[in-house]
Amino acid sequence: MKPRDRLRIAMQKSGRLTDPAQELLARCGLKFRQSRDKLFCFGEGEPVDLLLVRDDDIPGLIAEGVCDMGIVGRNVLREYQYSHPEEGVALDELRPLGFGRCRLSIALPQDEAYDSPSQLNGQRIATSYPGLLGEWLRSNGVGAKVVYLAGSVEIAPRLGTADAICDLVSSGATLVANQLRETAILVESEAVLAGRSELPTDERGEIAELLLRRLDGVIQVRDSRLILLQAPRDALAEITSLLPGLPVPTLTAVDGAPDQVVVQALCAGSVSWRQLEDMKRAGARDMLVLPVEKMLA
Ligand code: PRT
Ligand code: ZN
Repeated sequence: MKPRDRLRIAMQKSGRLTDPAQELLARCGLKFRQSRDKLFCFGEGEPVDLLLVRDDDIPGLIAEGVCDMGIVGRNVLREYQYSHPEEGVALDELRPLGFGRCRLSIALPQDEAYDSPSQLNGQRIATSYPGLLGEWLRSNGVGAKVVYLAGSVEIAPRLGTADAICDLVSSGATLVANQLRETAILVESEAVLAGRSELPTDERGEIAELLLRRLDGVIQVRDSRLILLQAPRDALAEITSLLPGLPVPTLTAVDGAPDQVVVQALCAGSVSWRQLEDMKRAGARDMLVLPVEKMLA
């Protein structure tokens, strides 16, 4: 492979991961000029280009060295690793990205009881994930027949071509519409930044490190909330124990109210209404939850 001085990232051309992936890269300060065939996007600021492809092709493109990194569902990355064990070992999940969440699950017809994997012995299970399903069946000691289908897996039991399915589930609406019920979860998935375990040793390595640092900052900011509230001093311990991620808060005295303090804390993760209500019951008031735009320690 010819040495390259620009980093190349593969991402989904059109699908569920396209918009959030593009938004994430934009937040990392990357700008792209789209080429006319819309397959290759030239990076304008940093030396990072994009290749827009079908998500299923992304792990292979990284393994072959055509791309250095890719944004892809963990389900697709793991499937590639199980179905291409030789090429797959060189690939790694570099960062979880927090979008495109779903799970790969076994589902059975609604009226069938389920108590353990052994019940699937001798059954036909339809899936687009034969590698992951095969591995799960092996590790659970189940002898089932894997029926490979490229799509529309959920209708297989009604068509009589399978007894159960193994497919991605997010809201569960597709399963309900097909009178199926989720039983075992094989993989909790989300979009990940995939790459080779070893960063390239040429200039691309430095660009990759820069990108990873920016990505960490963007993810940290995205997942952080600043919370401000006023609390009686004697309720502080209880209120701070309710803050998500248990941050160390900054306390400010309130003029004319020595028993009160203003609490400021940077929380990891969002703050739910329920958590606010619990803090209010513990004595907090005037609560404000703010998004964080940038952070530099
Ligand atoms: O053309 P290309 O091959 O690139 O796209 P694709 O059709 O293979 O992928 P796409 O865009 O559908 O999904 C890309 C990635 O999004 C997947 O690999 C997952 O990592 C992630 N993702 C998150 C999902 C879902 N949620 C999801 N709900 N991928 C698919 N689904 C499908 C699922 O297969 C089922 O048919 O949605 C249906 C179930 O959804 P619910 O909400 O009814 O449960
Ligand atoms: Zn696909």
